[in-house]
Amino acid sequence: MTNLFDINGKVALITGSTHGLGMAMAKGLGQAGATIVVNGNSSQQKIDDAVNELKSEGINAVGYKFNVTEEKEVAEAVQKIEKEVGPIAILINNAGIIKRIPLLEMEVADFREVIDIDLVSPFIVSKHVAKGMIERRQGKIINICSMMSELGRNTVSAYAAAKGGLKMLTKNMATEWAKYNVQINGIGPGYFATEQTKPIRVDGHPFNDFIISRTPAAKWGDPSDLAGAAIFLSSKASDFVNGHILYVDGGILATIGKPSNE
Ligand code: GCO
Ligand code: CA
Repeated sequence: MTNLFDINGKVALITGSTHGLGMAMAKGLGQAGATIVVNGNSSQQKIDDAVNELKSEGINAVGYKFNVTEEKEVAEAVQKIEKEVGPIAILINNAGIIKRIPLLEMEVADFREVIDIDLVSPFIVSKHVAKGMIERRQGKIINICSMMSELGRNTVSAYAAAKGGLKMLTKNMATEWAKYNVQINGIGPGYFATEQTKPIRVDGHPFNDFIISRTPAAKWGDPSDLAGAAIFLSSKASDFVNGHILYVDGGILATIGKPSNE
């Protein structure tokens, strides 16, 4: 019997995967048998540490340092990876940043930086990886969206604009490339316990209590909760799923929430 979820031996490039949700998805796909290409841009040391962490769990992993916002660097890296590791079968556009600044205080440069990393870079990386996928008539692209692809929140305007844009970029990529047997979908994580959410996750912090009461599952997500969605959208199981955003959010988007006395 063929296993619909089999991704054994497939090369998966995950941007921004030295830590956080990227690392969690690297572990998930790696444990399912994929060869993981770790990417980051801050330091070679962080990449080496991430690769070693994956290897220590028996996962095939290699690391490539490049800046996802620089088209030339991306083009060269993609060529190098395909030559040295193999054709990229799975791309997860995960690299992203957030700046929590009220709109009126946000500098234009800060706004642009968020859009550049969170929205322009998935376009750049996909453009270069999709060329090979289209030639081979096979590929999976997963864009990491957010609750903020659907909802606003105080202080995260640039992030919400970028993630809303990424949702629509996902649909447009599916529109143009689905006919080449390349499936492009998104994962929209809810609130997960990562470094990025550490400042707003402290016990007793009003935001921490707010998120727990706002989430039907009544807790923060554990990064490993994303593995199932990532494997599904990377495997044959999703071969006719196109332009869909799979929210993994403990039910946040299913409900309007509840008053504080319930
Ligand atoms: C915030 C959070 C979010 C999460 C996540 C939610 O400040 O509201 O950091 O933006 O990172 O993307 O889906
Ligand atoms: Ca992160």
